[in-house]
Amino acid sequence: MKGLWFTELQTNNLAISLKVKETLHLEKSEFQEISMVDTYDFGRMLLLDGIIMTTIKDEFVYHEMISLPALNTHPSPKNVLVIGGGDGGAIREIVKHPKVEKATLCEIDGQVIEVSKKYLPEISCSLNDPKVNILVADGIKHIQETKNTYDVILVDSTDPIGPAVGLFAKEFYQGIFEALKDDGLFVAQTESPWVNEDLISRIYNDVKRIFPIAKLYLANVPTYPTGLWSFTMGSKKYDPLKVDKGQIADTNTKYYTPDIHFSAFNLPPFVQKIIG
Ligand code: SPD
Repeated sequence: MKGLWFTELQTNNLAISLKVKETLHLEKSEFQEISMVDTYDFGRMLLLDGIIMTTIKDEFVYHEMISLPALNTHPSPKNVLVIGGGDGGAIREIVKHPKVEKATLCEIDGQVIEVSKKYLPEISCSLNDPKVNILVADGIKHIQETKNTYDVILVDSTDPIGPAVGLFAKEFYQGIFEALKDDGLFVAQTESPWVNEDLISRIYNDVKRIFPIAKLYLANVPTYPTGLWSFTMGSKKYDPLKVDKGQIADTNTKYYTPDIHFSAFNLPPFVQKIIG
């Protein structure tokens, strides 16, 4: 294979490779290695510690699907928090929603925000929106210090390795429960049902013990391991499957639609089996 290739080892035995046109940025921040490369098939791509975070071509799937099922399940998502997500993709979807008044981004690594602003304007374009409040801070600490504040919380984390492990812990979900208002709900990205079965099962059951309503849903993100990606929702009051389809806001999406709001929760039997 001629040319320069980037390979992410997704498990010990599985990898994805993309042919690279150009390396645009490489730095070691206080927390991690941040790289930006331009690829032939997926455009610019942000990597943290060599793991694909987002690409220009498929980012919309992940960012719409981590945000919009939650925002359209809550009848009044005025005050929204994103933990992680320094590229700004989830924030872009949140500020488009007509009922959102304030969106707080709590990202531990300010350099991820800066690099995304410079190289990913299509994704980071709403980080300067007047509704957005940026905290460069530890999301775990912010959750521990916050009570009864947010309508919706999104956990747009990296994979559960190194410093992100705490973002997948039961105590963190308990903290999220307390940081939410009485009718709040949250969504976390929870990896692939093909290669992270134990993690998905554990998280789903933790969330189910804490929240009256727990749901798993799926979307296709081709540059993430196996391409099939899961999200877990925990809700104190509102059930995503009881939403009035006609009330779902049209925010000019490329993946999420009112039909997909419901069908994404329709799990194939092999995934249903993972969560019991
Ligand atoms: N395997 C990578 C999973 C990364 C999920 N979060 C990406 C952040 C994009 N906003």
